[in-house]
Amino acid sequence: METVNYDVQQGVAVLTFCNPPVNGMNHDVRVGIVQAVDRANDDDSVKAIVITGANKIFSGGADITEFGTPKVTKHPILRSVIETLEFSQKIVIAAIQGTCLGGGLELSMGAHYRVAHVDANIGLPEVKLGILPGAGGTQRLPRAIGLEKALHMIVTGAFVKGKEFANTGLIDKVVEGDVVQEAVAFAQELVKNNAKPKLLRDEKVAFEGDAQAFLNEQREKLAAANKHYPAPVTCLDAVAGSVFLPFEAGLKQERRLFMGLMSSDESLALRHIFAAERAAYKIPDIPADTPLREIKKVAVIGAGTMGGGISMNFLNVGIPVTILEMKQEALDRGLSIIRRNYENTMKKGRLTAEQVEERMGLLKGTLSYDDIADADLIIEAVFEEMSVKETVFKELDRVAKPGAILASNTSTLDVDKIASFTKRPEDVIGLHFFSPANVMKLLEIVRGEKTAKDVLATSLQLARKIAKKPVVSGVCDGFIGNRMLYRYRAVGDQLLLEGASPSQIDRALENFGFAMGPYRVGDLAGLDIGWAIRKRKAAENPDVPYEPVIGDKLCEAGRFGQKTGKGWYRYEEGNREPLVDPEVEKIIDEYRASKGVVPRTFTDRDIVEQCIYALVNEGAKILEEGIALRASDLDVVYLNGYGFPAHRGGPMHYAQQVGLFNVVRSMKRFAKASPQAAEFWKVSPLLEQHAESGEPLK
Ligand code: 3H9
Repeated sequence: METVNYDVQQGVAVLTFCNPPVNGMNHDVRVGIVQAVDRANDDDSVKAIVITGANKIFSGGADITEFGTPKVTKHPILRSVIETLEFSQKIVIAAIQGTCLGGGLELSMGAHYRVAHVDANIGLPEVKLGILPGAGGTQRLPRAIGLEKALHMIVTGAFVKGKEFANTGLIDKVVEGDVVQEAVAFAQELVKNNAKPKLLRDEKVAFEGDAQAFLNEQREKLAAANKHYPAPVTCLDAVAGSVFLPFEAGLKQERRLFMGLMSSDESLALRHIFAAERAAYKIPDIPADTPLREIKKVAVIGAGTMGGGISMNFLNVGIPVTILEMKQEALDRGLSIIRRNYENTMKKGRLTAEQVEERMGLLKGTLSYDDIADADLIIEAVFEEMSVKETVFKELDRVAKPGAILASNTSTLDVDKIASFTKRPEDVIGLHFFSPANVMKLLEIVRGEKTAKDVLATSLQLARKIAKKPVVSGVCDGFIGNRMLYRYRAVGDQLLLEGASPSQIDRALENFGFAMGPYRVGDLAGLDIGWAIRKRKAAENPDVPYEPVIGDKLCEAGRFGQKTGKGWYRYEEGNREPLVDPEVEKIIDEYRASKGVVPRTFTDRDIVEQCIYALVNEGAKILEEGIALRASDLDVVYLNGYGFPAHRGGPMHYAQQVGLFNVVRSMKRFAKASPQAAEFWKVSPLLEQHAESGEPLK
């Protein structure tokens, strides 16, 4: 198909622009639309123009792949394409279906009339990319649907169904059938009635009451809720122009604000993540058309917190789940927790009673492996010990039907070893969910040495279905996320040893943007869990001398975190506010003395640099070893699984922004200042190489 197809149907020119996958408004499309509108205006057989997108999608907006390239400002820019529609002599009707977002919606608002399908997804999601609608959206939408509704759409980026706009200035006709045919018929009717072009720019913005007071109040709320993000408040400032400025002046202000946001670090980070999350689906040796295995029934082994959370993901999208447990009591408890979770969601108004019953109706429990023989996917979520996994996978190998995918939710263990317990290692894969598994977005998909391509492709597709953000990892201890976390935590403890306090480290990282610093997270999660793992690992490796860490000392003093009212901090009864505790300072002081360390001071900047660069260095090693496919995958992991602040774009993106040269230089400085920590700061050769060449880590 041509970029813009020109077809005349009963006196109406139908212009269909095409730029897969979502008809982004790239330069070719913009040129094509202007030329097609000119042609229609010159064509005597044409009385009116319908404009629409190919493949049943209007448009996903400006073509994001052009951002950061000269093409984005190459004429005709979107604003002038929109003016071409507005000032067309023949009336223009936009036929909207599928998605109509961002610059796509802005284009449609340049048309004189709009016909939309009831189910079309309509929105201005630019704010999610850290920018604002920069082609008139902040000026025309308020004129179409009023200030309050338009502001809400623009600052949230929410998608709204076509049917919601019936009887508004945005959509003239909401239809259920073929939108283009309906738009052609509507165009003929308009021509018959001698209808005149109707321009949104000529409308007044509707609002009852004091618009300035309303905007002031909203501004305060947005500023408080978006400390690290300038876009929402800037969106509001642009929208305010629609109320207080003449149309052209409002457009000019919008443009200026748009350009400012476009070059902001926050937008760069958010756009990076948008691309990264989509790139993570692309596996070089797995073609997009790899046949998939059908997943109609899922079984989960283990009805604990993890097994229950994992099950809910499938129930939520209508896939039946059977949970297997060893004891009736544990099974009953697991099933009732799932029900309670759903009922809590219902109480918050996010599910109806029928939906709860529908989901619970898809859930079964069993104590017998034979009952899961017909499952297409079986996910093991049992105790994290190889011998336990061995028993489970041998059983699965015995009962599972041929072709079933056998997955382990292990967070650290060797997936190849787990696969070797079966006679079908090609069907085995790691599906590492993060707790709470029904909430956390990240899914690490661990590709074993023998995992079949269709098993990996099916897992990626399934991740999309259950709304997870997948990242493929190779096999190594801790995979991508926990391996990086381990370094981050170890550097934190090293800083403690050398003189920083838990509260200083937490504060520094919280100011950087983490919701919680590592020591507050530790207290929330429970310090005894890590202690138990360390003790078990030490017992498993009696030949390796065990070096106690500071956390062990806290646990020995009964400080397990919030659940015992004391951990790295102390907590008052019924209060989660962390309070600095002199007893902890004493434990740390004693620990330092036992190691012969004389404490020194660190700035918050030192702390942030050390903790983040520890992630970066380990990330580079993971890339070097081929455990991850690309640097951006590490960012997806850290953002969706470990609370890395989105406005920083992930550790690897952040490092590229700082400059790899500077990162490596700092790492060498840390090693010099603290010879006992030199081990942490052995720079990954890959990182060193990129720091020298100046080439970004890919
Ligand atoms: C804008 O419009 C600025 C203007 O105000 C001012 C200009 C002056 N361009 O998400 P999916 C690709 S800013 C290019 O997996 P879904 C995406 O990368 C823009 N490509 O599917 C992926 O590619 P691949 C405002 C785009 O069905 C493929 O489409 N618009 C664009 O779950 C499928 O995407 C937005 O912010 C684009 N605009 O969701 C909309 N959008 O197959 C952002 C997507 O190679 N997009 N792609 O991996 C979305 O919200 C979702 O992608 C959408 C589809 C709902 C469209």
